[in-house]
Amino acid sequence: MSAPSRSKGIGPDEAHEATPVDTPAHSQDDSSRAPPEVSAVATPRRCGLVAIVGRPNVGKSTLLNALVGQKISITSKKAQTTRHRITGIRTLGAAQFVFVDTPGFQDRHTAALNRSLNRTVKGSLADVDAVLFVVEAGRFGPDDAKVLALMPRDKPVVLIANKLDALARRQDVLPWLKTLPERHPFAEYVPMTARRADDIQRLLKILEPYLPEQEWFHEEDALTDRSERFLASEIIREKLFRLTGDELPYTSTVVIDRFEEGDVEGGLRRLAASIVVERDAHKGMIIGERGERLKRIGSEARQELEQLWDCKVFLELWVKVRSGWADDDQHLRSYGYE
Ligand SMILES: Nc1nc2c(ncn2[C@@H]2O[C@H](COP(=O)(O)OP(=O)(O)OP(=O)(O)O)[C@@H](O)[C@H]2O)c(=O)[nH]1
Ligand SMILES: [Mg+2]
Repeated sequence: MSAPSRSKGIGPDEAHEATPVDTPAHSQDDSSRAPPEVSAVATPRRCGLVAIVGRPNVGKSTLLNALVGQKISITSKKAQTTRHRITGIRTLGAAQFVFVDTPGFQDRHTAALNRSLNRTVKGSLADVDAVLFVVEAGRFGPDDAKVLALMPRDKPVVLIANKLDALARRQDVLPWLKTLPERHPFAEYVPMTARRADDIQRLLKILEPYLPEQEWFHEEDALTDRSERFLASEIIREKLFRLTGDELPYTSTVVIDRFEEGDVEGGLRRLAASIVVERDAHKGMIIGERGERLKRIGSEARQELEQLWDCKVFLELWVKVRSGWADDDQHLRSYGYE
């Protein structure tokens, strides 16, 4: 196993040529799988925590989902979509990666929600073995610098220059990358596109040597440490984010009121959830004319849940007004914020 410094990371001096053709998201590289245990020298198991941090909307959750190979964390065009620490697990050969998605560092919410979200980011950095610091390729602004200031000095921080596909002039990347070492002694520099399967495989190979040799934390087929109930509330929140106007999502959250646990294979799972908003006017905006918008949020969430659980889902969706929920620590805790 090569030492981290000898991994296939891309230094700021090396040009990156992204492969022009996308491969299916689920194509897996089996070349790193451990051989059957016939030889005396077995590959030692590795396992480690890798936090994904960065300012809002740089593609952290998209990256997590691609690294895990399944959607665990919700994404949207809007900044500040993620509100929780979410773990995604990928086991490849002898290596188990435990990725931790985090909220983009916040300043847009109310004071109490901000504090809670920023605590989540900082807390996620405490026990990690490596950090993926995500920025948009070609851009490093004051809001990126604010997050970079939180990076631990004693742990490998890998610079991910994401959304390379969206960059108009690729030739600008190299000179830009060369300005980054003065900002932080990054362990690796990886320009990439989170949506591109090849780039994801390459990143997994770059990261593997950073995982300490130790027993796995989770089962081989584990994907996340979050419950089905939590994933359900997040999927509803994603549809809410995607189907409503700009301001609304920041003042709303989703709570699951009723949830049938257990084996539902081939059956029907019933759940009831409430979208909690701060004002009556917001309630009207979510419900929409003749209830159309709420119906659409419910129906898109239901379809995704049916796919996820491979069973029929009956989703009852309500809208409730709780003024000041995001300003009240007690309310925040009862809604699952740390
Ligand atoms: N073009 C392009 N878009 C991307 C890429 N990765 C993510 N995106 C898009 O960027 C937007 C934000 O992605 P998210 O994954 O939600 O970003 P995030 O950093 O988790 O955002 P917060 O949770 O709000 O902090 C979405 O519209 C994604 O589809 C990429 O590699 N290329
Ligand atoms: Mg996110």
